[in-house]
Amino acid sequence: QMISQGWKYFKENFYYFSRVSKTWYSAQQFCKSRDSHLTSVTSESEQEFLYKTAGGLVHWIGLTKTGSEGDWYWVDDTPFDKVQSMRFWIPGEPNNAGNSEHCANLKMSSLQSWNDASCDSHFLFICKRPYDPQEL
Ligand code: 2F8
Ligand code: CA
Repeated sequence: QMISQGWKYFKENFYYFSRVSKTWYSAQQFCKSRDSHLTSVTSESEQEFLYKTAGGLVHWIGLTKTGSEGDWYWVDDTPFDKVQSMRFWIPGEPNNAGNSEHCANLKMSSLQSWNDASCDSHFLFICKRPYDPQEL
């Protein structure tokens, strides 16, 4: 049962807030081993749930860049809406500091909370798994 294993339910999805830090890729591998992905964020209410539950600690989310264009995409295959997502970046982000920041984390306890950072950095992370009516 998901809840007893530490997953939190919010609006048709379960979320897992890790207590260990990993690189972005290793975190995504962990989520996949639990039938989930690093979390997407597609609404203000979801963003609010995530930053409040994160408790002020930086957590990887499932946002990274692809190809030579460097467009952002959600690793769970949710379409990335650039216009709707602008409000969730920290002002001044993403800044691709050192030309080496290709993964995003939830850094601030605020609706404007995302920062791009080096994918090789170690942070806590959040997995997201669709709700299955058989498990709640
Ligand atoms: O000031 C924002 C800036 O802060 C740090 O760089 C000094 C972050 N670096 C890391 O998290 C490694 C930048 O990503 C961030 O833009
Ligand atoms: Ca940055």
